[in-house]
Amino acid sequence: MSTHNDDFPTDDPAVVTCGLPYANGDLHIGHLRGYIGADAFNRALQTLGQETAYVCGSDMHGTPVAVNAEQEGVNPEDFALEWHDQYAETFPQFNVEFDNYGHTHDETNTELTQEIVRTLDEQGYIYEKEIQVAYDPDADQYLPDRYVEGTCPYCGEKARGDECDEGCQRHLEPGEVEDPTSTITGNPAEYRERTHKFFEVSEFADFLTEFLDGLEGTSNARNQPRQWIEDGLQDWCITRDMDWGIDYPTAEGEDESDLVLYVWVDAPIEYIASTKQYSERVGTDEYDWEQVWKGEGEIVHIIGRDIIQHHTIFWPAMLEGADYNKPRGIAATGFITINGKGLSTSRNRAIWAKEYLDEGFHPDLLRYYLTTTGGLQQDVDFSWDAFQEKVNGELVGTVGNFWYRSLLFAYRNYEGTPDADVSEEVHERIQDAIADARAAVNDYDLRGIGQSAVELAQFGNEYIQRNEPWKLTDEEPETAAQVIRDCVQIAKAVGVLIEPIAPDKARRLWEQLGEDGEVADALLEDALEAPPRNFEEPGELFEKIEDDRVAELNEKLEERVAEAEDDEDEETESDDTAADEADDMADADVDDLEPLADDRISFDDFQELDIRVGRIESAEGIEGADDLARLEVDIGFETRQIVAGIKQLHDLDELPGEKCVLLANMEQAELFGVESNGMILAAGEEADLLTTHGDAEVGEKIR
Ligand code: B3M
Ligand code: ZN
Repeated sequence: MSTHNDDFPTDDPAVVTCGLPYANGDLHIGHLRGYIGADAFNRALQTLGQETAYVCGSDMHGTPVAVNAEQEGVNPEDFALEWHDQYAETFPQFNVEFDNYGHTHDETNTELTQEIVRTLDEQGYIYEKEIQVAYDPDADQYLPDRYVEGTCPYCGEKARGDECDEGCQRHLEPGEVEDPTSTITGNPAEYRERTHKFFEVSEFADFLTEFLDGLEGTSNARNQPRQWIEDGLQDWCITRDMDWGIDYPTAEGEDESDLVLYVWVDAPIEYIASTKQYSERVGTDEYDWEQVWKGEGEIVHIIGRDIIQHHTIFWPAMLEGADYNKPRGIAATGFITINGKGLSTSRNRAIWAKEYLDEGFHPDLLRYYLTTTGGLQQDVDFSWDAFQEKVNGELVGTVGNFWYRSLLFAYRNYEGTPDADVSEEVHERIQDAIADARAAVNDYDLRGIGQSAVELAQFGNEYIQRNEPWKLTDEEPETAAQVIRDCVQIAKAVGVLIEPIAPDKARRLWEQLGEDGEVADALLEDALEAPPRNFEEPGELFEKIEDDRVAELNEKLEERVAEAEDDEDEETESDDTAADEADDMADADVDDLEPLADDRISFDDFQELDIRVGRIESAEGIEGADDLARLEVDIGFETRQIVAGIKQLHDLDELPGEKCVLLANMEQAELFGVESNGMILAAGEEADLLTTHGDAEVGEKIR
């Protein structure tokens, strides 16, 4: 990682933020991944002794809110405030504890946004330009952002007015989307000339290049913007023809502007406004927002990977132009899939926040699943089966089992922590776990934080098993006492280590141990402090999820997805035009396909092909070769280096974690001086990578 920062903890206060949820609909597992992830990261920083605040707020403005409010026939402010209240209530139920949760329409954010835009204007970074703006004559309305749909000029996918949400994830400027149609009436949009304000992002190219070189976090948050800068930065239109939003600030005496600011101007400023509100509430002696944002501070943003451009290009340019501090780290999470398919709210293929809680599951189970299934940058698949397996195996079987058996044994035989010293072996093992956790935080590796705890519990189970204290209590009471003393210490250490991920379970363990104070305030080193001498009889902290429960949940999910699909079919059937059907047909135009082979091969011949399931571990371009990428692929037995001609066709940052299918006994070759040991299978011009869709394990043979 290219960074010149000191490791966490530093002497300066930190702020951790996560992307603001649009106040426009129910929260689901896709949202929760980010808020839980950032909450866990913030808690983990605290375990290192880092001074930090975790802030966020609802994103109230823009067309995502206006369009939905209009559909409900409510004014956008009332609509957004209602969702805002609901979010503020829901987050704590997942143990997501913000130090401040504001919203972008409040006074603090409105004032700060106008002040920052004024500064950018005074500094000469804002200019006016006449542009063509989409307009719907029937609705008699301009069509900013989500009021218009069309085709992305960069990748050809269907896109919204301001973002290529289904394709390359780029931000689109007004007028860029091709074949625009109005989402209000479905009419083709007309264009009208309007004067808008532009922020000179292009002036910041050199600054941004340097900024990205020092940026910590996930690699996609550095690499994608580097590419965009290389392609050439455009200036950014920061105003919209709408009523709902923050007014473009005008100078004293000037007429009020009829433009509002683009939602992506005031939304990230809420990060600062929310920090300010926190600071004002607790007092600047305790936490000083100006030190963080203008003096020496550590700013960390956790975001979804669809909003990298806003956070690594527009936002740091605004901060630089208005003389604020820039983020130290940006970590971009992958998406959530459900049973291997894309999460879709319209198809009801989602796990809703409320649904999860109503089913009676403890929030820490989902927190654990979402933070430790795959790395931060990878897409995470959720299925009730995988959830059950992970909970039963790692939380019930490993952590819960170890906690309960060691504390129960200690309670029954010693009424608490036996009077003995922790052995050197166990002391060292805990020290190693602390070091792992510390390194994981500095690598923005949430999974590593969880693993440090679970692996220590695993060690604990082995340690008990190996020493069999139940055989020693009579014959060798001193040894027995020492073994159990070790176990109680390990149990406590697991609690400290797992607190960022499973704060409520850790809190309850803390209580069982009879500890004073809060485990949330404990530092990693406290894992080595002796637990209280006496404690009460412990209870089990995790409960197994039964098979019939999972079957029932699967059925519910399937049913409602099918229901939503039926509804959708009904709605769209009548809308299907000849052109749509022609499009569908084009997908399978037989004329374009290669003719089928006439010669048949025997089953034995097929058996000679050793085709396996692999998982891509890393992917990078090969210097000097336009099309080639060097992949490291885990094939179960070993990791293979494979060269594949996919550099132009795939976003290499997105590949790590993906399953693939490869010919493992392909003869070795050397391409551009790089050895290739296998062949990745792909179909068609776009090198669509083959994969499996069930639970085939890495290394499994395809037959
Ligand atoms: N409200 C939600 C999103 O695009 C958007 C984030 C704002 S973060 C400053 O994911
Ligand atoms: Zn695109």
